[in-house]
Amino acid sequence: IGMALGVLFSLLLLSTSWGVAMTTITVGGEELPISNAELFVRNWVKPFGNMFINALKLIAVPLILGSLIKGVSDLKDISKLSKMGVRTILTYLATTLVAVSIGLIIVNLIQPGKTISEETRENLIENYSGEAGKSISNAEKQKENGPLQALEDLIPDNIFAAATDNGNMLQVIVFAIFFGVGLILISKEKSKPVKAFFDGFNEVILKLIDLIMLVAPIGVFALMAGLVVESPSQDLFVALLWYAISVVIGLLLMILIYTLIVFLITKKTPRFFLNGISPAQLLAFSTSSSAATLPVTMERVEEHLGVKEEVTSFVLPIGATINMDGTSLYQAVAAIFIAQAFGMDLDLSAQLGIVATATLASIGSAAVPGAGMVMLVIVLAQAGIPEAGLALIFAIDRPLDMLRTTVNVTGDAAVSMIIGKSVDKLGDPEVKNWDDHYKKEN
Ligand code: DAS
Repeated sequence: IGMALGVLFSLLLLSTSWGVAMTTITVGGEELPISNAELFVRNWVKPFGNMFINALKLIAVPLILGSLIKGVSDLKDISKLSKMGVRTILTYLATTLVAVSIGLIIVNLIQPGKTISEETRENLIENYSGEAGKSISNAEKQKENGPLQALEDLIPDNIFAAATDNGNMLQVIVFAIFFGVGLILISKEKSKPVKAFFDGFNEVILKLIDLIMLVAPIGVFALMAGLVVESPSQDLFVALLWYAISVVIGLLLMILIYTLIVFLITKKTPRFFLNGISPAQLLAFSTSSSAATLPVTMERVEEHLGVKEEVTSFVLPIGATINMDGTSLYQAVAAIFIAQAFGMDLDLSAQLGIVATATLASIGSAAVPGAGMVMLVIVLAQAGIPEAGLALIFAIDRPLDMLRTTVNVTGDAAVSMIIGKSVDKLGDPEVKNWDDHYKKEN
């Protein structure tokens, strides 16, 4: 119900901002050059939207540091990682790369951002010229670099400089992973207080994201009002619709791929798999949080999909933290959509850069509502795409978050079945029907 109200609220805000934008004031028969409504929105509403975007950008770096350092140090002692651990990480990485690639293919085929008219595009660039100008030059700059420039840029020479310049988010991610590995390699008693600190730090950051998400409807309204006032055009809404369709097609394709690989590798039928995991998918859809869904995901994968506890207790918590295939697909689609809307043509190397950043950004995304959108800032900054473009997609981010979280959870369950099969820990489900369930409970 909360979700539905949230979506309704955003649509209501959207329509009012549309109405505000469309009312032009006529004095003495002629229209005012810039309607008062536009002035009002630009001076008194849009700033709230910019504050909302700034809050998201503010939280991105601490979020990466917290969730990645915690995530990497939770991998326990790298040298003792059993073959199951290495296999799990590699499989998660593979499914995320597939998801990002599918996202890129779909958004380049459908080209949702291209449905925007030239006039609207001029408006967009003119209104966000600072951003667009800088980022387009960024993208140009990247063109003249050598082939290994992207690799060279990965290693920061100063972590504080990297953390302040939005374009070097990948360097922050590299540092966080590096630090996490160091944390694993030092002695237990030395690493204990540091790990405890980052666990606590991570909790605080997740709480800050919750708070930012509380004001999201207002931020979204202000951004949409600003956007609509500056480029009142139906084609923006059509483009948004095509963008949402692109994401949904990609997410549905991922579900299909999961059922296929589960069937090919474990011989369990799609019906068996989807029946087993659907309660967790429903919870993921309604909460938009993989973390909140984790307990149900574990119960369903163990009791209804037959994966033994020693596999699920390792594979699923890690999956909820670092394996977000739905999110990575969404980030690839959103980044290219915004680039298209701003008339930027990203060449193959820029798009491959997005594959790397979206993969890392989805690993760094926390398993809470809206985290994927927060990390999208990183993908945009890295590719030199104007972050102001986020204003284009905020209004429909929540419904898409529900869908991508469902895919995130389904991917974790599929991988745990594959890993279970590979270490021969995939048996028959303990619970086949209700009286089994009743017997097990008592
Ligand atoms: N809602 C996040 C999750 O819990 C995913 C996202 O925000 O993209 O998986």
